[in-house]
Amino acid sequence: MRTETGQIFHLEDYAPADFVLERVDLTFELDPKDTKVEARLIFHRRDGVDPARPLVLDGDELTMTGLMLDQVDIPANDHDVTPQSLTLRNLPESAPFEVTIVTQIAPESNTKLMGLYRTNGVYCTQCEAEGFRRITYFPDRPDVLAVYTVNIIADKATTPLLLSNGNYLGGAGMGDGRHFAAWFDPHPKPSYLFALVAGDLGVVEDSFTTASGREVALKIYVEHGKEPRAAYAMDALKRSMRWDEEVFGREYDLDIFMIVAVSDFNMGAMENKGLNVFNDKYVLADPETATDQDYANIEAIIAHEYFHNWTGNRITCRDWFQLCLKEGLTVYRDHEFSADQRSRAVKRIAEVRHLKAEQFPEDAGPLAHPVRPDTYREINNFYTTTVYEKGSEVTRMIATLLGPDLFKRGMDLYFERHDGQAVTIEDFVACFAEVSGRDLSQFSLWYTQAGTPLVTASGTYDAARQAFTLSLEQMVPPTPGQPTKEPMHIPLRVGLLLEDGSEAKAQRIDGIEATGDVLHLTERSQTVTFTGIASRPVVSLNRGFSAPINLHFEQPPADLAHVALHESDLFARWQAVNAIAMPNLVAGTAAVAAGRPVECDATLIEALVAAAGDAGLEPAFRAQTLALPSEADIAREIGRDTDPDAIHEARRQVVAAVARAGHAVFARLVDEMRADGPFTPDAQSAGRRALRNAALGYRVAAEEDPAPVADAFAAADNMTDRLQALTLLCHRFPEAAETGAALDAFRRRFETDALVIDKWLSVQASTPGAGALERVRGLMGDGLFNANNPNRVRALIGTFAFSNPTGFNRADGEGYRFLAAQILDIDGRNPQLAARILTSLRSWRALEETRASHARAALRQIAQAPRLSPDVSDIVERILKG
Ligand code: B3K
Ligand code: ZN
Repeated sequence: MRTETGQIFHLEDYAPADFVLERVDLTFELDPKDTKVEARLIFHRRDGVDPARPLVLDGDELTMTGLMLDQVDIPANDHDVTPQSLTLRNLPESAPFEVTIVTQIAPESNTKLMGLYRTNGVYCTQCEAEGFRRITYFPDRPDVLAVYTVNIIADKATTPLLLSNGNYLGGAGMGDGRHFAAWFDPHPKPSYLFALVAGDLGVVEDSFTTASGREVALKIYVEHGKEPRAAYAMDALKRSMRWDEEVFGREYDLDIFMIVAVSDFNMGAMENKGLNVFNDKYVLADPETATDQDYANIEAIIAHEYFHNWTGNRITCRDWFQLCLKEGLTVYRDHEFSADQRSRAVKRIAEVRHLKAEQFPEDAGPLAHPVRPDTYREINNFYTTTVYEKGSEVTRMIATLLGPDLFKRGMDLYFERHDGQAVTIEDFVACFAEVSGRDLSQFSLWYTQAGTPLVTASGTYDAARQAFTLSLEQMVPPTPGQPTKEPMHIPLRVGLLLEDGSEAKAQRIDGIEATGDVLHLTERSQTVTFTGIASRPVVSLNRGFSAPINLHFEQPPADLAHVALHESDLFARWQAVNAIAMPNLVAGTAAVAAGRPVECDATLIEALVAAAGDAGLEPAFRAQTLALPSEADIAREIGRDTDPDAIHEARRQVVAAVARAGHAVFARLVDEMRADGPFTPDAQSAGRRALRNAALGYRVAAEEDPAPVADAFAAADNMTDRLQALTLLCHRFPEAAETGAALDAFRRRFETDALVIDKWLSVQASTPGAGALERVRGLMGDGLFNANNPNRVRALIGTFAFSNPTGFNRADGEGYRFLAAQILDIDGRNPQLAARILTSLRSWRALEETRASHARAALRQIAQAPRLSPDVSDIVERILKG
């Protein structure tokens, strides 16, 4: 029995399974309402396990219609069966035995999208984390690895394509209108990597020759007619395969690699062995329908799932507490891939923006948990930005601490030592400790202590001694279940810039271990002295975001401007501009609340305008610099008693001030950054579009007339520009006739393309102001909305709750009550989706009192509803308690 009973799982309770699973043979007779699954499982009892111990298999909403032991029916008194479990007694003491289990399932009515379900007429599976138990009774845990043979039988006319993991063995017609196909996966794998897809789909084919000469067939399956839109995904796949060989020395290991794009999917994609299943949003792209962000996402996710073949599949997790072992590491790998394919600095800025926007609030709120949690009720709720993004940052810090050569040796050792195993974070870290001779035990606190460390810094320069002293203090805030914390090992990259912009080279660094430009902060408080510094330096701290921390370092705007102009690390330049902007935005918010005018520091305006106009910098970087901290960033900085309306207004006024001051530069950029040829999705062209659109945004901020944006909308020849113009129209001129006309034109043009309609829904759901809720309600009644499709729900309801601070946080609480009703409705069909959207309320305690009390009431309403799923009840209870 599991979470339905409110059971809590603990890391310390881990014990290996009593029975070893040797082989799995599955036969599926597919039918939408009545699929028959026959599982033949060969087990033997693990050495030393008490012969009296029964075999207990997991199930979830299963109906069993047959059960045999070595081909003989098992008598009633030798087994117990419920929809949730199957227990077998009187099994052989040590000899292998075969259990045959027949289950009946109904893919068509599986609205949870876990296990075997139907999407657009296609059979498809999702088994991670615990979906396989919705197909058959099984030891459904990641440390049970077995070799699978899969036979699929289906109607040939409606279901011509029959796919599963591994290599294709063969298939044939069966003479009764049905046909079958057989697949064999030689690589032992856990059940969560099982996949089956069957239906009628189009295909794009290519091939890849591995470094050692293996020819791999590549296939991407999409809805008929959408094949041309899979070209970019195919290209990204081939680049990923080559990159993993070149950078990590990892080759692909089957004769075929398949990707299937489906339109109903609970997340981005899934790395099933040899048969990745993707949300079609992360496969399909062409200039007409996809933005530059879509292209970048496709490239990153294709790479991510492919990279899992080694980090996740060949080496998997011992238990689900170790999820970051595969996810954090694989995110790190896909980040590095994108950095190599695009611009490293721009990629790093985007990563840090995302980390701060998503992970920092999680770590600072009631849902905070360690990168490796030690307890859970519902594992699906731990596919979090902490496990993924902070997990990646922890891997990045290992690379920073060790340097590239030792990091590579550690990775090589990990691959060599653990290939074919299900392992733990300790196993992973031990490889790096071993190759470097470093004690990583204090560093490992990053896996076990939740909360974003706060580092406070201050510096003094002694001209007589030519010495610069940097005082550093660290504090890790309390989080649920962890009231006190130990000091962490924090790698802080630092630069000291001299007046002429060059970098000071210290003769000595005392008081801390330093390797290259990395300071190893390991104590609560440390004083670092740099000697041989000829004049007062300007400090650039946490270069490259070397540690995922909050930094408290009061630097005069002039110093930050110096960093913004001269740092060799472009990321640090961006960080400095942000550090100039933030106090302006926070002070502006206080001014709005007090009815005072918002003032904007000249240094900020100068830094932004200078970066915007600096032709020596790449356009994508300049665009990133122009994007001021978001409203959510400002709210996080303020921390408590936040008023989203005041934040919105303050930011609007700061943007308008910059827009007025930089009018000429922005006007020039809109011209200069015009495309000089047909659309291409490469990073450089995307960067020009990003800068042009950022400049256009500032132009619009200083304008009262929607006509120029309406013109930009009409003139756009690609989705990036079109969507940006539409967003500016909606957000800046929500009531203008031009905006209504543009929304109608967009809808008419793309009404048959659900993925584009998601953008149309999102733009409207994110339009600021109290009117957003009525707009969202109206759109729910639109024929193009579909409450059963996760992408549609996320685009409309998810965007409203996560990305519309003023609309969602209406002072009268209507936004929260709306969300509560939606959560309960969605939960009845798809608990995972409901739980995910509910996390939009995770920062409710930071709101000012009136809003906070409305939010609490809405959360209580959810908590008290009958028949909550374990997913939603776990989230709502933690959000209310923490
Ligand atoms: N491993 C999957 C996520 C599965 C989520 C299950 N609730 C995708 C990925 O991280 O690559
Ligand atoms: Zn992953």
